[in-house]
Amino acid sequence: MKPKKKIMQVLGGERLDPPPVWLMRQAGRYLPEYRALRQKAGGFLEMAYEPDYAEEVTLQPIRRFGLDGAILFSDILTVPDALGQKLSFAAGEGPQLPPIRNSEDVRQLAEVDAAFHAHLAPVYETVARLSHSLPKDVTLLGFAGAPWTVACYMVEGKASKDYAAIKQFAFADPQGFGLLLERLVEAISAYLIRQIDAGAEVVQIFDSHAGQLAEEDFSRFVIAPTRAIVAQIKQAHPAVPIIGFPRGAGVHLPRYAREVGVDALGLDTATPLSWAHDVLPPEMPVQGNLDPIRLLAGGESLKQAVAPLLAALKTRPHIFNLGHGIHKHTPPEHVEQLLQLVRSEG
Ligand code: 1CP
Repeated sequence: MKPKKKIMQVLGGERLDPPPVWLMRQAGRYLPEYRALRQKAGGFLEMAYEPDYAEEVTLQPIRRFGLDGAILFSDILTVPDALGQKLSFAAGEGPQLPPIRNSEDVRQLAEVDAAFHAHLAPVYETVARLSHSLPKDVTLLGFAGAPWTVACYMVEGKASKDYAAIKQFAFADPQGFGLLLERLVEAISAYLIRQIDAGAEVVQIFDSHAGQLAEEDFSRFVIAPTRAIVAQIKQAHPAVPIIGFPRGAGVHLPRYAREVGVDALGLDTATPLSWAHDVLPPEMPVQGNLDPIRLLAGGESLKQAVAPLLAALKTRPHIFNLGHGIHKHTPPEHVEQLLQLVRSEG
């Protein structure tokens, strides 16, 4: 029998000492080999939609560091792009989309049909290739954004500071906004199922903007749609673990853990680990949650943060990760230092 991969063991409920490690945004601009390839490709989307590039970029941090998990190189905004809302990245800036502001705009979106999947076929192809090219002990993670977080970019048209446009749409026209969430549930479920069909062993659902909502709104816009996605994936692929990452959920976290149906939780940097340990279901694996700026700083300050983090999660299945993505100015040697610390002190 094939030995089980470490991340799969932990997601199955085992505790490993030291814990397996992967890092959010482990492929990206902090790596010189990424910057070189991005320049050759011409831009981020050109890389994400070209399996030759996307496969190579996914493999770069695995080769360099020997991490235990590889996350597909793509973006959460390929889904609106495949729904016909054209995505672009202006040089040096974040994502831009022509904003959707009312139910008429929602009705203009494309269906989740053969053309939707044809648009995303390069992503599925990348996953399929990686499932063969990754080292045998490395877990392949697929991913998507959660409906609320993807909708934030679709309605705001870019990264937002105050979430005024999306909340005004959601509050003024709950029905129209409901249609948008419904379309996203359908699209994201289908997208993740195809990633799993292609070879993803785990999927993570990123809800990076979940921390912006009042209690009731958190239930309607985060919990309900994510639960619907989890149910659809479980129907198609009951054995594939799903990690939920509701960044900023704070006190809503235990409810998210109980109600959404995910198998494991990604914890953000601000979540106190002792509190999380007390309030989460006792056997639920967690992932996280080193402050990415500790990794940017490196040295003694990194060392001081790692030991207590490992100690706090000694009695629970734990996948070591950051509490949010790697900062783009992180020296790659700091990632090596981190791996040494985790693997020697674990
Ligand atoms: O080269 C570049 O300039 C592009 C930078 C970049 C990268 C490397 C973007 C644009 N996306 C990505 C890759 C990416 N995005 C991955 C790849 C796998 C890996 O982790 O190595 C993943 C998982 C994502 C997910 C993602 N995209 C999220 C969720 C996670 C998070 O960071 O909160 C979000 C919110 C996005 C939107 C997005 N795409 C890109 C940027 C710069 C952003 C953030 C925009 C903002 O500031 O809100």
